[in-house]
Amino acid sequence: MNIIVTGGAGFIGSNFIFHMLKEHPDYRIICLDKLTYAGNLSTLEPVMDNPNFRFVKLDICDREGVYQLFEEEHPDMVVNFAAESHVDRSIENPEVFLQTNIIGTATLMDACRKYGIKRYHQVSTDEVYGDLPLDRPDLFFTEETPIHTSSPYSSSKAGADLLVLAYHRTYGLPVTISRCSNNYGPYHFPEKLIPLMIINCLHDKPLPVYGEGLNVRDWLYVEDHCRAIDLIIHNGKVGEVYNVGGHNEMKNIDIVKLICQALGKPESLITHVTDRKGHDMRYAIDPTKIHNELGWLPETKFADGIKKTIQWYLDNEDWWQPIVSGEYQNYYEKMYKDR
Ligand code: NAD
Ligand code: TDX
Repeated sequence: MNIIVTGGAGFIGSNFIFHMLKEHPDYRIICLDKLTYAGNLSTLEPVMDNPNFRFVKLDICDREGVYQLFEEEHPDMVVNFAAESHVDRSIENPEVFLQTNIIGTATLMDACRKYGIKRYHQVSTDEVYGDLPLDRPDLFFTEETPIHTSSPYSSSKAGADLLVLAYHRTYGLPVTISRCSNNYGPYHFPEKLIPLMIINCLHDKPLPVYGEGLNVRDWLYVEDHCRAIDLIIHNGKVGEVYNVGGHNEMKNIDIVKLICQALGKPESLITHVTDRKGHDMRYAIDPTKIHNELGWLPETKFADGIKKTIQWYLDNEDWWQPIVSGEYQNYYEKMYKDR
Protein backbone atom coordinates (compact mmCIF):
# COMPACT_ATOMS: atom_id res chain seq x y z
CA MET A 1 0.00 0.00 0.00
CA ASN A 2 1.38 3.41 -1.05
CA ILE A 3 -0.08 6.34 0.90
CA ILE A 4 0.54 10.03 0.26
CA VAL A 5 0.18 11.94 3.54
CA THR A 6 0.00 15.69 2.97
CA GLY A 7 0.89 18.13 5.76
CA GLY A 8 2.96 15.39 7.44
CA ALA A 9 5.52 17.85 8.83
CA GLY A 10 2.79 19.45 10.98
CA PHE A 11 1.31 18.42 14.30
CA ILE A 12 -1.27 15.74 13.52
CA GLY A 13 0.19 14.64 10.17
CA SER A 14 3.56 13.78 11.75
CA ASN A 15 1.89 11.82 14.56
CA PHE A 16 -0.14 9.99 11.88
CA ILE A 17 3.03 9.07 9.94
CA PHE A 18 4.65 7.67 13.11
CA HIS A 19 1.45 5.72 13.83
CA MET A 20 1.21 4.28 10.29
CA LEU A 21 4.88 3.25 10.02
CA LYS A 22 4.55 1.48 13.38
CA GLU A 23 1.17 -0.19 12.80
CA HIS A 24 1.68 -1.02 9.09
CA PRO A 25 5.43 -1.60 8.65
CA ASP A 26 4.87 -2.94 5.11
CA TYR A 27 3.20 0.29 3.87
CA ARG A 28 5.09 2.98 1.98
CA ILE A 29 4.37 6.51 3.24
CA ILE A 30 5.13 9.53 1.07
CA CYS A 31 4.92 12.80 2.99
CA LEU A 32 4.12 15.84 0.85
CA ASP A 33 4.53 19.14 2.70
CA LYS A 34 5.20 22.75 1.71
CA LEU A 35 7.02 23.41 5.02
CA THR A 36 5.16 26.60 5.88
CA TYR A 37 5.86 28.26 9.25
CA ALA A 38 3.88 25.36 10.80
CA GLY A 39 5.83 22.57 9.11
CA ASN A 40 9.00 21.32 10.72
CA LEU A 41 11.34 18.86 9.04
CA SER A 42 13.13 18.08 12.31
CA THR A 43 9.88 16.48 13.52
CA LEU A 44 10.28 13.78 10.87
CA GLU A 45 13.94 13.05 11.67
CA PRO A 46 13.15 9.74 13.44
CA VAL A 47 11.69 8.28 10.20
CA MET A 48 13.86 9.95 7.55
CA ASP A 49 16.06 6.85 7.20
CA ASN A 50 13.15 4.42 7.08
CA PRO A 51 13.23 2.81 3.59
CA ASN A 52 9.41 2.87 3.53
CA PHE A 53 9.31 6.66 3.98
CA ARG A 54 9.89 9.50 1.54
CA PHE A 55 9.64 13.25 2.14
CA VAL A 56 8.79 15.61 -0.73
CA LYS A 57 8.71 19.40 -0.29
CA LEU A 58 5.71 20.49 -2.35
CA ASP A 59 2.70 22.79 -2.26
CA ILE A 60 -0.64 20.93 -2.62
CA CYS A 61 -1.74 23.79 -4.91
CA ASP A 62 1.14 23.04 -7.35
CA ARG A 63 -0.79 21.02 -9.93
CA GLU A 64 2.21 20.05 -12.05
CA GLY A 65 4.24 18.98 -9.03
CA VAL A 66 1.36 16.99 -7.55
CA TYR A 67 0.67 15.21 -10.87
CA GLN A 68 4.36 14.36 -11.22
CA LEU A 69 4.41 12.87 -7.73
CA PHE A 70 1.38 10.71 -8.58
CA GLU A 71 3.16 9.48 -11.72
CA GLU A 72 6.22 8.56 -9.67
CA GLU A 73 4.49 6.96 -6.70
CA HIS A 74 1.16 5.52 -7.95
CA PRO A 75 -0.50 6.09 -4.55
CA ASP A 76 -3.33 3.82 -3.40
CA MET A 77 -4.54 6.43 -0.94
CA VAL A 78 -4.19 10.11 -0.12
CA VAL A 79 -4.75 11.41 3.41
CA ASN A 80 -4.95 15.20 3.34
CA PHE A 81 -3.81 16.94 6.52
CA ALA A 82 -2.21 19.91 4.70
CA ALA A 83 -3.96 23.11 5.71
CA GLU A 84 -3.58 26.52 7.19
CA SER A 85 -4.91 25.56 10.60
CA HIS A 86 -4.84 28.53 12.98
CA VAL A 87 -8.11 30.44 13.50
CA ASP A 88 -6.37 33.63 14.72
CA ARG A 89 -4.18 33.82 11.61
CA SER A 90 -7.27 33.32 9.41
CA ILE A 91 -8.86 36.36 11.04
CA GLU A 92 -5.76 38.43 10.16
CA ASN A 93 -5.33 37.10 6.60
CA PRO A 94 -8.03 34.83 5.12
CA GLU A 95 -6.64 34.54 1.57
CA VAL A 96 -3.97 31.87 2.10
CA PHE A 97 -6.62 29.76 3.90
CA LEU A 98 -8.83 29.79 0.80
CA GLN A 99 -5.86 28.95 -1.40
CA THR A 100 -4.45 26.01 0.54
CA ASN A 101 -7.57 24.65 2.19
CA ILE A 102 -9.90 24.84 -0.83
CA ILE A 103 -7.81 25.08 -4.03
CA GLY A 104 -5.21 22.68 -2.60
CA THR A 105 -7.91 20.12 -1.79
CA ALA A 106 -9.34 20.40 -5.33
CA THR A 107 -5.86 19.97 -6.85
CA LEU A 108 -5.22 16.79 -4.86
CA MET A 109 -8.60 15.36 -5.82
CA ASP A 110 -8.05 16.22 -9.51
CA ALA A 111 -4.83 14.19 -9.35
CA CYS A 112 -6.78 11.34 -7.75
CA ARG A 113 -9.33 11.46 -10.60
CA LYS A 114 -6.64 11.58 -13.28
CA TYR A 115 -4.47 8.75 -11.97
CA GLY A 116 -7.06 6.68 -10.04
CA ILE A 117 -7.14 6.09 -6.29
CA LYS A 118 -8.59 3.57 -3.82
CA ARG A 119 -9.32 6.26 -1.22
CA TYR A 120 -9.05 10.03 -0.77
CA HIS A 121 -9.42 10.99 2.89
CA GLN A 122 -10.04 14.56 3.98
CA VAL A 123 -9.01 15.50 7.52
CA SER A 124 -11.62 18.04 8.57
CA THR A 125 -12.71 19.64 11.81
CA ASP A 126 -15.68 19.99 14.16
CA GLU A 127 -15.43 23.75 13.57
CA VAL A 128 -17.44 23.32 10.34
CA TYR A 129 -20.54 22.90 12.54
CA GLY A 130 -20.09 26.32 14.16
CA ASP A 131 -20.65 26.43 17.91
CA LEU A 132 -23.11 25.28 20.59
CA PRO A 133 -24.53 27.40 23.41
CA LEU A 134 -23.08 26.96 26.93
CA ASP A 135 -26.54 26.56 28.47
CA ARG A 136 -27.47 23.50 26.35
CA PRO A 137 -25.14 20.71 27.55
CA ASP A 138 -27.56 18.22 25.98
CA LEU A 139 -26.55 19.32 22.44
CA PHE A 140 -23.71 17.69 20.47
CA PHE A 141 -22.48 17.82 16.87
CA THR A 142 -23.61 14.80 14.86
CA GLU A 143 -22.76 14.15 11.20
CA GLU A 144 -26.25 15.56 10.38
CA THR A 145 -25.65 18.91 12.15
CA PRO A 146 -25.84 21.66 9.50
CA ILE A 147 -22.61 23.32 8.39
CA HIS A 148 -22.62 26.78 9.99
CA THR A 149 -19.15 28.30 10.18
CA SER A 150 -17.80 31.27 12.14
CA SER A 151 -14.22 32.03 11.03
CA PRO A 152 -12.43 32.26 7.68
CA TYR A 153 -10.56 29.11 8.78
CA SER A 154 -13.68 27.05 9.45
CA SER A 155 -15.36 28.41 6.32
CA SER A 156 -12.41 27.29 4.20
CA LYS A 157 -12.51 23.82 5.79
CA ALA A 158 -16.28 23.63 5.20
CA GLY A 159 -15.79 24.71 1.57
CA ALA A 160 -13.27 21.89 1.15
CA ASP A 161 -15.66 19.35 2.74
CA LEU A 162 -18.45 20.33 0.34
CA LEU A 163 -16.06 19.99 -2.58
CA VAL A 164 -14.96 16.53 -1.40
CA LEU A 165 -18.58 15.34 -1.23
CA ALA A 166 -19.26 16.93 -4.63
CA TYR A 167 -16.31 15.03 -6.20
CA HIS A 168 -17.80 11.83 -4.78
CA ARG A 169 -21.28 12.49 -6.17
CA THR A 170 -20.19 13.99 -9.51
CA TYR A 171 -17.14 11.89 -10.38
CA GLY A 172 -17.60 8.88 -8.10
CA LEU A 173 -14.30 9.63 -6.31
CA PRO A 174 -13.96 7.20 -3.34
CA VAL A 175 -13.76 9.71 -0.49
CA THR A 176 -14.18 9.78 3.27
CA ILE A 177 -14.12 12.74 5.67
CA SER A 178 -13.31 12.85 9.39
CA ARG A 179 -14.34 15.82 11.54
CA CYS A 180 -12.36 15.83 14.75
CA SER A 181 -12.42 17.96 17.88
CA ASN A 182 -9.38 19.80 19.32
CA ASN A 183 -6.24 17.65 19.42
CA TYR A 184 -3.34 17.92 21.88
CA GLY A 185 -0.06 16.04 22.31
CA PRO A 186 3.58 16.02 21.08
CA TYR A 187 4.69 18.32 18.23
CA HIS A 188 1.73 20.73 18.67
CA PHE A 189 2.83 24.09 17.22
CA PRO A 190 3.43 26.65 20.01
CA GLU A 191 0.82 29.16 18.73
CA LYS A 192 -2.06 26.90 19.89
CA LEU A 193 -3.59 27.09 23.38
CA ILE A 194 -2.02 24.13 25.21
CA PRO A 195 1.61 24.37 23.97
CA LEU A 196 1.50 28.18 24.21
CA MET A 197 0.45 28.03 27.87
CA ILE A 198 3.04 25.34 28.71
CA ILE A 199 5.89 27.29 27.08
CA ASN A 200 4.82 30.66 28.55
CA CYS A 201 4.58 29.03 32.00
CA LEU A 202 8.11 27.68 31.61
CA HIS A 203 9.30 31.23 30.81
CA ASP A 204 7.19 32.78 33.62
CA LYS A 205 5.45 34.87 30.96
CA PRO A 206 1.80 36.08 31.12
CA LEU A 207 -0.78 33.49 30.06
CA PRO A 208 -3.14 35.28 27.62
CA VAL A 209 -6.67 33.95 28.08
CA TYR A 210 -9.16 35.32 25.54
CA GLY A 211 -12.15 37.00 27.27
CA GLU A 212 -13.35 35.23 30.40
CA GLY A 213 -11.90 31.89 29.30
CA LEU A 214 -15.32 30.24 29.53
CA ASN A 215 -15.23 28.86 25.97
CA VAL A 216 -15.40 25.08 25.88
CA ARG A 217 -13.34 22.76 23.67
CA ASP A 218 -13.59 18.96 23.40
CA TRP A 219 -9.97 17.72 23.73
CA LEU A 220 -8.67 14.49 22.19
CA TYR A 221 -5.16 13.04 22.48
CA VAL A 222 -3.59 13.11 19.01
CA GLU A 223 -2.84 9.36 18.91
CA ASP A 224 -6.58 8.62 19.33
CA HIS A 225 -7.29 10.81 16.28
CA CYS A 226 -4.60 8.97 14.28
CA ARG A 227 -6.16 5.60 15.18
CA ALA A 228 -9.57 6.88 14.07
CA ILE A 229 -8.24 7.92 10.65
CA ASP A 230 -6.44 4.57 10.26
CA LEU A 231 -9.78 2.80 10.88
CA ILE A 232 -11.73 5.08 8.52
CA ILE A 233 -9.35 4.70 5.56
CA HIS A 234 -9.43 0.91 5.90
CA ASN A 235 -13.00 0.17 7.03
CA GLY A 236 -15.01 3.39 6.64
CA LYS A 237 -17.78 3.60 4.04
CA VAL A 238 -17.01 5.59 0.89
CA GLY A 239 -18.91 8.90 0.69
CA GLU A 240 -19.37 9.08 4.46
CA VAL A 241 -18.45 11.61 7.14
CA TYR A 242 -17.24 10.44 10.58
CA ASN A 243 -17.15 12.68 13.65
CA VAL A 244 -14.22 11.99 16.01
CA GLY A 245 -14.20 13.14 19.64
CA GLY A 246 -13.87 11.75 23.12
CA HIS A 247 -16.51 13.52 25.24
CA ASN A 248 -13.87 15.54 27.03
CA GLU A 249 -15.22 19.08 27.26
CA MET A 250 -13.22 21.62 29.20
CA LYS A 251 -13.29 25.39 29.69
CA ASN A 252 -10.14 27.19 28.50
CA ILE A 253 -9.58 28.75 31.91
CA ASP A 254 -9.61 25.33 33.59
CA ILE A 255 -7.02 24.00 31.13
CA VAL A 256 -4.74 26.97 31.84
CA LYS A 257 -5.12 26.58 35.62
CA LEU A 258 -4.35 22.87 35.32
CA ILE A 259 -1.13 23.63 33.38
CA CYS A 260 -0.08 26.20 36.04
CA GLN A 261 -0.66 23.63 38.75
CA ALA A 262 1.23 20.86 36.93
CA LEU A 263 4.25 23.14 36.40
CA GLY A 264 4.11 24.67 39.90
CA LYS A 265 3.48 28.19 38.53
CA PRO A 266 1.17 30.80 40.12
CA GLU A 267 -2.27 31.47 38.62
CA SER A 268 -1.37 35.17 38.84
CA LEU A 269 0.38 34.64 35.46
CA ILE A 270 -3.11 34.37 33.91
CA THR A 271 -3.95 37.57 32.01
CA HIS A 272 -7.37 38.09 30.47
CA VAL A 273 -6.97 39.70 27.03
CA THR A 274 -9.35 40.95 24.33
CA ASP A 275 -11.52 38.14 23.03
CA ARG A 276 -11.07 36.49 19.61
CA LYS A 277 -13.42 38.01 17.00
CA GLY A 278 -16.42 35.71 16.39
CA HIS A 279 -15.10 33.35 19.11
CA ASP A 280 -16.96 30.00 19.06
CA MET A 281 -18.43 29.25 22.49
CA ARG A 282 -18.57 25.48 22.71
CA TYR A 283 -17.59 22.47 20.61
CA ALA A 284 -18.84 18.98 21.54
CA ILE A 285 -18.73 15.91 19.33
CA ASP A 286 -21.13 12.97 19.32
CA PRO A 287 -18.87 10.07 18.24
CA THR A 288 -21.66 7.42 18.15
CA LYS A 289 -21.30 6.69 14.43
CA ILE A 290 -17.56 5.90 14.44
CA HIS A 291 -18.02 3.87 17.62
CA ASN A 292 -20.94 1.80 16.27
CA GLU A 293 -19.61 1.31 12.72
CA LEU A 294 -15.86 1.02 13.28
CA GLY A 295 -15.53 0.20 16.99
CA TRP A 296 -13.44 3.30 17.71
CA LEU A 297 -13.13 4.60 21.25
CA PRO A 298 -10.57 7.02 22.68
CA GLU A 299 -7.89 5.27 24.75
CA THR A 300 -6.09 8.15 26.47
CA LYS A 301 -7.87 9.90 29.35
CA PHE A 302 -7.28 13.65 29.51
CA ALA A 303 -5.59 13.44 32.94
CA ASP A 304 -2.97 11.07 31.47
CA GLY A 305 -2.71 12.77 28.07
CA ILE A 306 -2.05 16.22 29.48
CA LYS A 307 0.60 14.82 31.86
CA LYS A 308 2.35 13.08 28.92
CA THR A 309 2.08 16.25 26.83
CA ILE A 310 3.56 18.53 29.51
CA GLN A 311 6.38 16.02 30.06
CA TRP A 312 7.02 15.92 26.30
CA TYR A 313 7.47 19.72 26.20
CA LEU A 314 9.78 19.52 29.24
CA ASP A 315 11.87 16.81 27.53
CA ASN A 316 11.89 18.33 24.03
CA GLU A 317 12.99 21.93 24.39
CA ASP A 318 15.33 21.25 21.43
CA TRP A 319 12.21 20.96 19.26
CA TRP A 320 10.28 24.05 20.39
CA GLN A 321 13.07 26.47 21.37
CA PRO A 322 14.20 27.14 17.76
CA ILE A 323 10.55 27.75 16.82
CA VAL A 324 9.75 30.25 19.57
CA SER A 325 13.02 32.10 19.20
CA GLY A 326 12.64 32.69 15.43
CA GLU A 327 9.91 34.33 13.31
CA TYR A 328 7.38 33.24 15.96
CA GLN A 329 8.49 36.19 18.13
CA ASN A 330 7.24 38.68 15.51
CA TYR A 331 3.95 36.77 15.32
CA TYR A 332 3.60 36.78 19.10
CA GLU A 333 4.38 40.48 19.36
CA LYS A 334 1.82 41.34 16.66
CA MET A 335 -0.95 39.12 18.08
CA TYR A 336 -0.56 39.82 21.79
CA LYS A 337 1.23 43.16 22.32
CA ASP A 338 -1.75 45.51 22.48
CA ARG A 339 -4.40 42.94 23.20
P1 NAD B 1 -0.48 22.24 11.44
O1 NAD B 1 -0.70 23.68 11.15
O2 NAD B 1 0.31 21.82 12.63
O3 NAD B 1 0.21 21.54 10.17
C1 NAD B 1 -0.17 21.84 8.86
C2 NAD B 1 0.89 21.26 7.92
O4 NAD B 1 0.46 21.49 6.56
C3 NAD B 1 2.27 21.91 8.05
O5 NAD B 1 3.28 20.94 8.05
C4 NAD B 1 2.37 22.80 6.82
O6 NAD B 1 3.71 22.98 6.36
C5 NAD B 1 1.54 22.02 5.82
N1 NAD B 1 1.00 22.87 4.75
C6 NAD B 1 0.33 24.05 4.89
N2 NAD B 1 0.02 24.54 3.67
C7 NAD B 1 0.45 23.64 2.75
C8 NAD B 1 0.39 23.56 1.34
N3 NAD B 1 -0.17 24.54 0.61
N4 NAD B 1 0.93 22.49 0.72
C9 NAD B 1 1.51 21.49 1.44
N5 NAD B 1 1.62 21.52 2.78
C10 NAD B 1 1.07 22.57 3.44
O7 NAD B 1 -1.95 21.60 11.47
P2 NAD B 1 -2.53 20.41 12.37
O8 NAD B 1 -2.99 20.94 13.66
O9 NAD B 1 -1.60 19.26 12.32
O10 NAD B 1 -3.83 20.05 11.53
C11 NAD B 1 -3.78 19.10 10.47
C12 NAD B 1 -5.17 18.98 9.86
O11 NAD B 1 -6.11 18.57 10.84
C13 NAD B 1 -5.70 20.28 9.28
O12 NAD B 1 -6.38 19.99 8.08
C14 NAD B 1 -6.68 20.78 10.32
O13 NAD B 1 -7.72 21.52 9.74
C15 NAD B 1 -7.21 19.47 10.90
N6 NAD B 1 -7.65 19.50 12.30
C16 NAD B 1 -6.82 19.97 13.28
C17 NAD B 1 -7.25 19.92 14.60
C18 NAD B 1 -6.36 20.40 15.74
O14 NAD B 1 -6.82 20.42 16.88
N7 NAD B 1 -5.10 20.77 15.50
C19 NAD B 1 -8.50 19.40 14.93
C20 NAD B 1 -9.32 18.94 13.90
C21 NAD B 1 -8.88 18.97 12.59
O1 TDX C 1 -3.56 32.56 23.40
C1 TDX C 1 -4.65 31.96 23.35
N1 TDX C 1 -5.59 32.20 24.30
C2 TDX C 1 -6.83 31.63 24.30
O2 TDX C 1 -7.66 31.89 25.19
C3 TDX C 1 -4.98 31.01 22.31
C4 TDX C 1 -3.98 30.70 21.23
C5 TDX C 1 -6.23 30.43 22.33
N2 TDX C 1 -7.14 30.74 23.28
C6 TDX C 1 -8.47 30.08 23.25
C7 TDX C 1 -9.20 30.18 21.93
C8 TDX C 1 -10.00 28.88 21.89
O3 TDX C 1 -11.22 29.03 22.58
O4 TDX C 1 -8.24 28.69 23.45
C9 TDX C 1 -9.12 27.89 22.66
C10 TDX C 1 -8.29 26.99 21.76
O5 TDX C 1 -7.65 27.82 20.81
P1 TDX C 1 -6.70 27.22 19.66
O6 TDX C 1 -5.64 26.38 20.29
O7 TDX C 1 -6.31 28.34 18.76
O8 TDX C 1 -7.68 26.19 18.93
P2 TDX C 1 -9.12 26.37 18.23
O9 TDX C 1 -9.36 27.77 17.80
O10 TDX C 1 -10.14 25.73 19.13
O11 TDX C 1 -8.91 25.46 16.90
C11 TDX C 1 -8.21 24.18 16.99
O12 TDX C 1 -9.13 23.12 17.02
C12 TDX C 1 -9.86 22.86 15.85
C13 TDX C 1 -7.24 24.01 15.83
O13 TDX C 1 -6.33 25.07 15.77
C14 TDX C 1 -8.00 23.87 14.51
O14 TDX C 1 -7.09 23.61 13.45
C15 TDX C 1 -8.96 22.72 14.63
O15 TDX C 1 -9.76 22.62 13.47
